Amino acid sequence: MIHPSRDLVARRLSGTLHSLVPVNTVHTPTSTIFKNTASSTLSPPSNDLNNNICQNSNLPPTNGQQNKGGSCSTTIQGQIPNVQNMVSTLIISPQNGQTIPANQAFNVTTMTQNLDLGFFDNPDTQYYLFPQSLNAQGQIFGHQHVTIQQLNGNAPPNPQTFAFFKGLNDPSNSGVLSVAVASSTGAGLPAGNYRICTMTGTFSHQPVIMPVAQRGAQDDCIRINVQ
Ligand SMILES: [Cu+2]
Repeated sequence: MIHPSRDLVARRLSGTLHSLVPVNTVHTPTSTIFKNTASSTLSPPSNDLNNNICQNSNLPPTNGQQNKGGSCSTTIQGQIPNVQNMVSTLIISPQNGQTIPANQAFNVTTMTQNLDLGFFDNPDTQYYLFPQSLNAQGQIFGHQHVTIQQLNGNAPPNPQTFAFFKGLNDPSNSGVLSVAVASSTGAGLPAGNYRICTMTGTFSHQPVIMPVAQRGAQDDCIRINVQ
């Protein structure tokens, strides 16, 4: 991950990091795992509420690096906001369905609600290490990302292939953040159909965790045509 202005925002985070991390709590296993009968031949997901899953896993422990071979994390989910503080994002530029000129500079601008922007830890040594944490107003400490992929008909794009990616680490009181798009071939994008998505993250980079299942999405995706 490329995260610009790391020093600026790391300074904003320093001193508050330890108070952000809530005390680990002990869970009492009480729930039942429900599984779809159609997939009954598969082994059920873990119903272990005591965080022993990694002791019974062949995966290496999550260690703060971005492990391409996978890993097993014992980081708790942490503080979860109330429904008034659920994250909501809109890509406000370009417009969904817009046609833009190939190989010409343009910005992607996002507006994110209920996220205390500008907080991130070191993505090379502290990735997924800390639980989701809330500010005094009950909003998640975090940052935004923009990812752009070329589309080919109805085939889901390969997540390992992207035309552009950027972490948006700056603070923003309005929730608005902007980034100039450039690809390996220079400014803008080569001709093609593209999907632009946000990926809202906590300060430790995991996807934000919301209090209820039935809600609006925390992220936005649009499609544009470059020609
Ligand atoms: Cu990130």
